[in-house]
Amino acid sequence: MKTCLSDLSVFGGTPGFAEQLHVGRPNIGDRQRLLERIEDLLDRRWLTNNGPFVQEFEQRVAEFLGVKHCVAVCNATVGLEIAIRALELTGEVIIPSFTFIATAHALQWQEITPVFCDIDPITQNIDPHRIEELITPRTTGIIGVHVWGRPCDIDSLTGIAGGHNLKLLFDAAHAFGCSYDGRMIGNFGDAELFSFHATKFLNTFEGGAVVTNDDELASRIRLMKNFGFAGYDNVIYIGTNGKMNEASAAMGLTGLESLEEFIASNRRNYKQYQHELEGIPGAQLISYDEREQRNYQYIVLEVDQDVTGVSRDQIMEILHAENVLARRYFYPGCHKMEPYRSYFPNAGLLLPETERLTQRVLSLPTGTAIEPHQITRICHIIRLVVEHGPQVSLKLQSRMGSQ
Ligand code: T4K
Repeated sequence: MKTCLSDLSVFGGTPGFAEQLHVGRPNIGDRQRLLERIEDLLDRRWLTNNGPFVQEFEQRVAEFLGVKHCVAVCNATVGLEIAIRALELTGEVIIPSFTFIATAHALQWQEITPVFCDIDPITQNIDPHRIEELITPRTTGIIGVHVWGRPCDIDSLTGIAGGHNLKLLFDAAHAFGCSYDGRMIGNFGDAELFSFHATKFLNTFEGGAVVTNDDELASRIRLMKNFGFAGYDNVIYIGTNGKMNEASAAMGLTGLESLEEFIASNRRNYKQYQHELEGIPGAQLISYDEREQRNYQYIVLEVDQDVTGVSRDQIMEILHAENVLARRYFYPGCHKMEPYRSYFPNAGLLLPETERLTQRVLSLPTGTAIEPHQITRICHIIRLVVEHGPQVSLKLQSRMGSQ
């Protein structure tokens, strides 16, 4: 354990970890089961195009969520693009800027303008009170994002969308296995989108799913993800190639069998971080509502520099030097990335909470690849740094000055 500042790697000590610790190490599940499934699909010589594993995966996901339709796709970004088209969104769509860039790009890619809305600083999700002022005659929809798997204020968003005749889509990339008012995420809005990217707690290598209770929308999305084919030689919609392949579905089916274990391990990690970071002034973990189902996929620390005396970026620099690759999701906010920062150079004026939060949050390593003793050491480093916050900050600045 490091006991004084000179033990920190950034000030000349040896790194706390010999190997890099990542935030998003994939959960693998039962390797033997996965390999058996891969053997099966090779024996069958059916690798993609709505194969048996994809069909089974869609059915299992729909059952798990209690939703009528699940359409598996090659990744959540393409799934989002397809859902946006299938819902016939045009003009402007209101989204939070505090999200992964894919939410904005999926719109802009189709020449729909993402209109950035500020977040509620407590929930870190789109603030329903800020939406109506952004609605114009060109607005056709709202995309809420359940950031960190903590659902948006779905009731308010549903009310606003209904009142203005807008479509409502949820980017639920983080929220597989989470619930809202006792109902699984996947059942709300016109449709919801999950990501099963390698870094998500359930992964299909790359992959995602569009889920909906709307029969007509589901069949349109199903056609659109397969070039619009409604049978051999018969294309009835514009479409793309959004299909999930069989190896991905094999991984997804295998992961689903270990889902409880993944959630338990994420929850254990979260509880340990919570316990070991407790009482550090100015450094607070986000909270998860224990009355609802949560996947505890993200361990997010919020740093208030006014209290700690050391900034989030300085803490990140120190952790990186220790080989802890903490990430500042979603810095600097979509509105400060291209092409949006060129299109809307003053967007930040309407996004004070987003701008504040993007300076404060830090995602820490978790998942089945992280050991309890590693969490203990990560927390110990954070505590050491924050307890000497102003001194650390000065030392880092003087080191910068002398370089
Ligand atoms: N909407 C939201 C709200 C999202 O958060 C995302 C994706 C999407 C939509 C779009 O979903 P997809 O189209 O991807 O299905 C990562 C993921 O690539 C991205 O899927 C995710 N959100 C985002 C929050 O995180 P990066 O740029 O941080 O990825 P990268 O390569 O830096 O990996 C993160 C960490 O995980 C690194 O420390 C390395 C480690 N890692 C990564 C991979 C791929 C591994 O250990 N093994 C691996 O195989 O975006």
